[in-house]
Amino acid sequence: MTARYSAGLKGKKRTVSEEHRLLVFVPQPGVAYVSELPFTAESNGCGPVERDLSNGERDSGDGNLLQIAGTRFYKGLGTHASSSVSVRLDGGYKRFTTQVGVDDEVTGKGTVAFEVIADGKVMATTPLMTVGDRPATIGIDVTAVQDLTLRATDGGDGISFDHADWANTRLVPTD
Ligand SMILES: [Ca+2]
Ligand SMILES: [Ca+2]
Repeated sequence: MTARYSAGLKGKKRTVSEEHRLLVFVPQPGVAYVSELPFTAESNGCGPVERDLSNGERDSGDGNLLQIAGTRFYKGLGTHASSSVSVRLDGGYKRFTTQVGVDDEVTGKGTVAFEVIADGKVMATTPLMTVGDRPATIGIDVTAVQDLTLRATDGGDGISFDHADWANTRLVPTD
């Protein structure tokens, strides 16, 4: 958003500009957000998996807006490694996309790796990610896929500060 204000001052025109970044969520037509689907299985390293929030602490709903390396997201899942979330697709979608990373809310050096599993087969993995790493983008074809699982592992060094975000996690239907 850019706002401009102009005022005449002793015959001279001065312009003051101020810019603010606004986060506006506009759902795409026909797109299904994983955070709005029922989970068929769920496990999480600390409290429940959060929908459209970061993991926060142990209570449900105590997270923040998802944020990875300064980029904020309205939709997605906030988890704590080791975590696993499954949803049933029943072959009703064409493409799955997400951005992943460690949430900025952690105060220590969390380290997480992400995996997307379709019908038991690992379709995408990330290298080890830590807080401050820019979000990594994953996109896979899910045509005919029945079950999709999103797994975050602790990267082999324990789960401390491992707040693993699945941001803007969505499914585009078969057209
Ligand atoms: Ca929580
Ligand atoms: Ca770790």
